[in-house]
This record gives sequence, C-alpha cells and structure tokens, in this order.
Amino acid sequence: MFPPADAEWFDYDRDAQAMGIVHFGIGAFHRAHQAWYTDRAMDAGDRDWGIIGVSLRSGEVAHQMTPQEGLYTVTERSGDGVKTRIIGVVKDVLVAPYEPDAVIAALTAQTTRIVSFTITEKGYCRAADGSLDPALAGDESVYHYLGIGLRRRHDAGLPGLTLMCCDNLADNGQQLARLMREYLALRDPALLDWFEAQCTCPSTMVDRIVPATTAQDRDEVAETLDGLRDEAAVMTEPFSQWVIEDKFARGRPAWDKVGAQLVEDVRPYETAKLRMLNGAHSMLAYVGLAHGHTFVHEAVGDPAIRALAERLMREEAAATIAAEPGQDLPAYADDLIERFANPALNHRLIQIAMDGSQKIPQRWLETLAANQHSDRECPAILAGISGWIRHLRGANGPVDDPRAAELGRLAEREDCVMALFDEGGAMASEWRPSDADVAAINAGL
Ligand code: NAI
Ligand code: CS2
Repeated sequence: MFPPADAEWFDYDRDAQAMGIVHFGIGAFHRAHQAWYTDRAMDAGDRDWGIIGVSLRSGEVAHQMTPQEGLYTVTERSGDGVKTRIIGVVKDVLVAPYEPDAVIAALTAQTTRIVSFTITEKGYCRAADGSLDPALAGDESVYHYLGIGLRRRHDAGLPGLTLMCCDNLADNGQQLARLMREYLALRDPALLDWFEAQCTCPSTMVDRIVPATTAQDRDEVAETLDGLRDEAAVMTEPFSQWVIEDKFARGRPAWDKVGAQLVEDVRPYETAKLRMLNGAHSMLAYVGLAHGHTFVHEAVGDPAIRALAERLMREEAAATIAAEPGQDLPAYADDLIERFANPALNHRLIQIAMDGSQKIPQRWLETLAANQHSDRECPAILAGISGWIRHLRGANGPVDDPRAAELGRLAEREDCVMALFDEGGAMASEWRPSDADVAAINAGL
C-alpha cells in the first residue's frame, strides 16, 4: 500500500507544481539536503519549486529515479532509531550528455528561477591556483550548459537566474560567480554585463552527513516501506544545517520556514564548518585508514585518533575563526564529536579520502597558514598530512582524485613535503612548511 504506514510523506499535489529549480549533480547529498528542505517548504504552503535534477556524467541516478517518477526516501539514522520520509519534489532527472537539449530547455524555462549545484569540488574545473582551467571547462562541464542557457535567456528577453553552489568550497558563491565570469570572458564576453546585472550567486554553508547508499541500506529501507523497493534511497543523520546568503535574483522557496538560516554573511559559519567539521573529517579519514579503521565512528572511537580530532577542531581550527555573536565553537566541537560517533551511519573513511587535492586547501591549508602567522603549531593537521601522503602513495588502494597521477609521483619523493606544499609546489598555498613541520610529517610516513 502507498504510502507505507511507517513513513512520513509530502502533502502537496506534486503534479500541479511548476518546476522552479534545476539542480546539477543530483547525488545523495542533494536528495537528503536541499531537496528535503524544498519538499518540506512546499508542504508548509510554498509552491511551484519542483526540481529537475541533472546528471552531468552518469545515467545511474536517472535509472534509479525515473522508473519511480522521481519519488524517493530520506532515512535518518541514529542510535535512537530510524525515520523515513518520502520526498515528492524531484519530478525529472536528465542525463546531460544524452539529452543536452532538454537540459538547455530546463535552464531557459520561464518558470526556472534557481539553478543549484552539488557537483563535487572537482566539478568546478579549477586549476591549482583556483582559476578556471579552460582545458577542464569544456563541453562536458557545467559551464557549457550554463553558458548556452544564460545566452538563450538573454536573447529571449527572459530574466536572469540565481546560481547557488552547495558544494564544500570556501566562499562558494563568490567562487562560482568568479569562475562563471572567467568562463564567459573566454566564451561569450558580450554576456558578462547581463550576467552581472541579472544573476546572483549566493554563498551557502551546507551541512548534513550523507554517506553513499549501499545495497544493504536499500534492503533495510524496503522493510520500512512494507516491501516497496526504493533504488534512490538516501541515508543520513537527524542533524541538518543550511545557512544561506539571502541574495536571490528571482525569489526562493520559504526554506527559512523549515529550518534554514537566511543571513547576510555566511562566512563565519562556512569557515567553522570547513575547518572544524571537514578538517577533522579528512584527518579522521587518512589517519583512521592508516590505523586499519573502515568507518568514521570507528576512527573517532579510537582514543588516540579522537584526541587528534579534538585538538584539530578545538585548538588548531577554532583558533583561526572569529566567531559571530551566538556562535559557540566549543559547543560546535562537542556536537561534531557526537555526530561523528553516530554508530548507525556507517560513513566510510575511504569516501571522505576521495579527492583530497580538491578538499585540503579549504580544510587544512588555510588553517595552517593562519596558525603560522600566530606562531601556533598544528600537530593534528600535520598527522593528517602524513596520512594523506601515505594515501597518495597507494597505502589504501587506488587513489580516487583527479590529480592522483601527478600528486602520487610527488608523494614518492624524499622531499615530498616541500614538493607538495612549499612555494611553487603542487599544492602551494600561503602556508610554508617549516623544518619542524617537515620533520613532523616525515615522522608519520
Ligand atoms: P555523490 O557521489 O552522490 O554525487 C556527486 C554528484 O556530482 C553526482 O551527480 C556526480 O555525477 C557529480 N559529479 C562528480 N564528479 C563531477 C564532475 N567532475 N563534474 C560534474 N559533476 C560531477 O556525492 P554527494 O554525497 O551527493 O556529494 C556531492 C557533494 O556535495 C560533495 O562533494 C560536497 O561538495 C557536497 N556535500 C556533501 C555532503 C555529504 O555528506 N555527502 C555534505 C555536504 C556537502
Ligand atoms: C565529507 C563531507 O566527503 C567528505 O569529504 O567531509 O561530505 C561531509 O560529510 C559533509 O560536508 C558534512 O556536511
């Protein structure tokens, strides 16, 4: 029977809704976060924010969701039990390489007001210095579709759009705006003024731990759903946070009615999240794997590794963050330790270890540079770096990172720390490793 007795579900007429949002990168995270907020905002009375999902690369999510007409479930798991909600807000999933015209049509629809993104850090096609890498930003990239879509909106006299990045990048809205400008400067410079005047790119701090779904998860959800199988099911924690810069070109769903914070400046929240949560996560991943752990809750349950996570968050990261009034960093660290320890999530360390080259700058290197200015040491992050270098050397199997080959070669060198991190190095930043830093990292190799 639908709906199954044990699941919460939406209560609006999904067939009557206009599609207000096009989302690129409809992976697990979007389904458990932005789509979940939008579904509940529609339930609370806001309307016409249906979502068209777009996959830029694989057809896997479309294969899972299309036979289900876009319906899927979000299951919250913790030591206290499980709670499942059926989400109705996603109406269609397009696979860009197979149906590019449908993607452009979605971007140029009169009803489309927001285009959002969770295409992973590498999806933004940045060179090592953060600028747009034209060699990566080709016809398969998100910029290609946006460039055509925005040009057609301009030519048709349609209003601009909000482009909303929901990936874990520092100043993610500003970065997207800059990268889009760099793309247009190369491909369609005449559109730049219209883009500036008509489109906005709010920054967002997004937070909800959403591990990749496993076959066993799907079997367990089928039990909750009275035997109904959900191939697109996502698992997450009860916690969720979304802090959004309130800068929308053509309105937004009433996300504030369902728990999102709309603010003028996202930075204090985003910096704390990237440096404390994500910084600790990456350290737990590389150090945890080196100690033979598989899941985050196992790594944080190992007293020596937990002490490193505490130190990284409370002393190394928190020391670099100017907290807003009401932002309690010690309490934030307490909550993070508790979230990491969630025994029901089974969040794999190897998933977090992926794409380190794209994550480490905003998670560790900015913290290291800020501490270096104040002469403070960062042994926990340095332990993480040792773990990352071992990872690049293949200690945990094949390395899943767009720069794996180049970084793997450097990681093998005796002077690997300088080759990676010093001025002119492959991961160069404001941080300059001292002799003591090099010795500490080498000691962990
Ligand atoms: P996922 O693997 O389920 O989905 C990733 C999506 O990005 C897929 O649609 C994939 O096709 C697309 N993608 C991958 N590489 C790409 C590329 N080079 N160009 C364009 N698209 C590409 O991963 P998930 O869990 O949805 O996470 C995606 C991103 O969301 C993360 O990288 C992160 O920035 C952000 N995020 C994830 C959280 C989580 O706990 N899973 C929480 C907070 C943010
Ligand atoms: C994780 C994040 O995969 C990773 O690198 O650190 O996706 C993390 O789960 C989220 O940012 C939590 O909001």
